[in-house]
Amino acid sequence: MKQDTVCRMCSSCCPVEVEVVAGKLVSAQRKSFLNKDKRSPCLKLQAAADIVYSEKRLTTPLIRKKDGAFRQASWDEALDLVAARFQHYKKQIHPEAVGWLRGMAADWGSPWDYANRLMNCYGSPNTIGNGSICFVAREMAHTYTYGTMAFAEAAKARCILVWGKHDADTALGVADAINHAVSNGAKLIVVDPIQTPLAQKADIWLQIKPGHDGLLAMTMINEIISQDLQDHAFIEGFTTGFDQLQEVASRYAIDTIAPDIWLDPHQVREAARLYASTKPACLIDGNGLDMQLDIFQSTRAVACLRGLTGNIDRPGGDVLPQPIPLHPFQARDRLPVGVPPITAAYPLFNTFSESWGNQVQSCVADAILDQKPYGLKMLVVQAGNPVVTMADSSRAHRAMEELEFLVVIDLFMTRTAELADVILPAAGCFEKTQLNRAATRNNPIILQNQVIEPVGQSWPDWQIVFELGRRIGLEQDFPWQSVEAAIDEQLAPAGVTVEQLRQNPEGVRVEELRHEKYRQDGFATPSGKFEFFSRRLQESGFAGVPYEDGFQENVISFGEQQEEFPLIGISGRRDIRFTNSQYRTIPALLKGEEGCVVDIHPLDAAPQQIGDGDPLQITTPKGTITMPARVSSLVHPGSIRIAWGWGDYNPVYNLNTLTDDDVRNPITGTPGQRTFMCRVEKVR
Ligand SMILES: Nc1nc2c(c(=O)[nH]1)N[C@H]1C(S)=C(S)[C@@H](COP(=O)(O)OP(=O)(O)OC[C@H]3O[C@@H](n4cnc5c(=O)[nH]c(N)nc54)[C@H](O)[C@@H]3O)O[C@H]1N2
Ligand SMILES: Nc1nc2c(c(=O)[nH]1)N[C@H]1C(S)=C(S)[C@@H](COP(=O)(O)OP(=O)(O)OC[C@H]3O[C@@H](n4cnc5c(=O)[nH]c(N)nc54)[C@H](O)[C@@H]3O)O[C@H]1N2
Ligand code: SF4
Ligand SMILES: [Mo]
Repeated sequence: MKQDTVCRMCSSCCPVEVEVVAGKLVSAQRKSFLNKDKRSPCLKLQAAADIVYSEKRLTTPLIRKKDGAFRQASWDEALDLVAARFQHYKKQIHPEAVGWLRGMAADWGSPWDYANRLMNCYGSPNTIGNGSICFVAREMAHTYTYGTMAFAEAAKARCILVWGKHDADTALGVADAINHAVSNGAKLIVVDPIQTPLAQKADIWLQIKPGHDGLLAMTMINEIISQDLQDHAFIEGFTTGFDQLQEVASRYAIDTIAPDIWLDPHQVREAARLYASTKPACLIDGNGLDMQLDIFQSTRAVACLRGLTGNIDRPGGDVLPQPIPLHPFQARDRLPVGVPPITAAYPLFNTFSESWGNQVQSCVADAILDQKPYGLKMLVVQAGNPVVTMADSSRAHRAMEELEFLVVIDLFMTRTAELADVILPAAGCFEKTQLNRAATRNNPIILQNQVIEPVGQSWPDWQIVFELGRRIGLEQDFPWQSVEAAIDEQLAPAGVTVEQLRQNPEGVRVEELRHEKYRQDGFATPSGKFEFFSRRLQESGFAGVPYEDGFQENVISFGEQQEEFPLIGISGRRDIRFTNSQYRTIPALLKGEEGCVVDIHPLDAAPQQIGDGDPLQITTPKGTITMPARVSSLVHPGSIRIAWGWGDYNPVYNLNTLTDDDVRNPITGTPGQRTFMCRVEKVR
């Protein structure tokens, strides 16, 4: 039997059709507006059955015994134990000694709301997401520019500027749209320090020096204005601060800056002109900007391009989302007033949006290890593997060990789960019904539908949170016995029900897609305009116009120690077979560690006579890892690309052993996990 749902094995949230035979998932196919032969293939989805029925799945709750080993437990026993600890800290210390750390895997939509609700009603402000290193930090920079984060309508664009994103590995729906537009003649500009498959297809590839995107954006703004290619009508009618932007950008001269950031001035000019003069053009920015110390200003500058060229909210440009009205589920009003979250040092990031809340995950380690701003004693980690995905893994590991009580909710045994006191087995995406953020932000709403029973005794995340809530005395706050009842209540303001969504697997539209909505509604900024200049930022002591205070010197971690660590390390490719630290336990995907390599340029390989497959030690002030070399001119001389996500499989390959968590972006608390200075030695 074929059934419709949404895959959530990575953050793409692809609509899929699943073949279920005798209650078992057999195969799954991604849907797309493209014909089957034109769709970007997803190797994870092809291995869906291997993942779902992997013998490595956690199938019962586990409780740590006195001798350190785990024993199987019933849900009643495990949940009662966790609930008792919640009550203990509330009585003995205070509720804010308990934290809840969310990874990205269970989605940012409902699952995030449910965990927040539990914690707010319990009385702790410390529900912390990992958005400081993922796209939420970037979303904030966009929001401070034009009130939200637009999405590119790439399929209809005539020019596509892709900035630090590689959708063929990470977001297949977008990859399909880019491929479609390019095969219809759209121009493609790619900003990436690596000669990726997309860069190879581009009309212009800008091989930017890692971490220096802000400088490139400012020179492009300068060029567009000098050539008078900006959209005058849009700027006059709908923006603030154009004159200030023009003045600041005029300080960023292409001829002097481009060579410093590994670019040819002529090429930068060409890219700026092509992007600004081809209509409609869209801009797709990505995680290449995230995890950078300079994340906020660089993204602000990139976001300004959307307004400067007037492409914002035009067909084939960058479309403003039409979020559907939802019943707020986070119950923020239940939080006692006056208790600051552990992320209090980042007030702008904590409050930039209604739904995000606290996202500086590094603060979790600060609170546990340094009691800053106060101590955390207990932590629930849901859908995350912080021991290998947070910056400075040694520190993250110490923090998880230091906790008095750690609960992990996951599908698999991970390096983080190994340290837990209680492990609660979660059901995977095909085993549960869920309302994902992608479905509520832009219409149409597409439901993630349960198509098979949970494996073993695993439970869906919603059930774990609701049942735990009831056991800590919050029966009235978690009255729902099914997820359908909860989603119906959430969707009530939109007038949509689960039943209706199930009958319309292609999605239900709440409102027709509209463009240029700002003409009627304005932008959701304090001025109601597209803000090249932000008074909010200026009043908080930050640059009102991007880079008006200059470009900071050390945008790369350990930049002040370049003599000892002369190479730029780039946290590298996201392989389509994996999602962050996940799925290396699946033999069909692991393929003998294929792709676990460091790319090093022939010029950098020559002095030590490094050849393909030679084990390389990579060292930073934080630690050393070892990985096989691949000599490759896909990288620029002076930089290496290190494969991402292998740390759970084998700590020897754990990239975050190398990264720093001491220096962070002042607005979003983002550490430099993407780019850092390092050195390599061939292991003899
Ligand atoms: N150096 C470096 N560091 C990085 C990155 C990088 O590129 N380089 N990437 C960063 C980014 S962008 C992110 S988002 C983070 C990701 O950080 P994490 O969210 O910690 O990463 P994952 O490895 O995806 O871990 C997700 C865990 O959730 C589990 N899981 C999957 N589905 C579910 C579910 O439905 N319910 C529950 N309860 N568990 C589930 C998986 O088994 C897995 O153990 O890592 C960041 N860290
Ligand atoms: N298969 C797979 N899919 C995934 C994930 C996964 O791990 N595997 N992770 C999911 C998650 S959590 C996220 S956040 C998204 C991220 O997905 P994307 O936004 O596509 O991010 P990445 O693939 O990490 O990096 C994109 C590009 O940025 C480039 N880059 C590196 N450094 C720089 C730089 O300094 N400047 C610029 N301009 N570019 C740079 C890289 O070379 C890469 O080609 O993918 C999601 N989807
Ligand atoms: S890209 Fe693949 S793994 Fe990710 S959501 Fe889509 S089908 Fe699933
Ligand atoms: Mo992410």
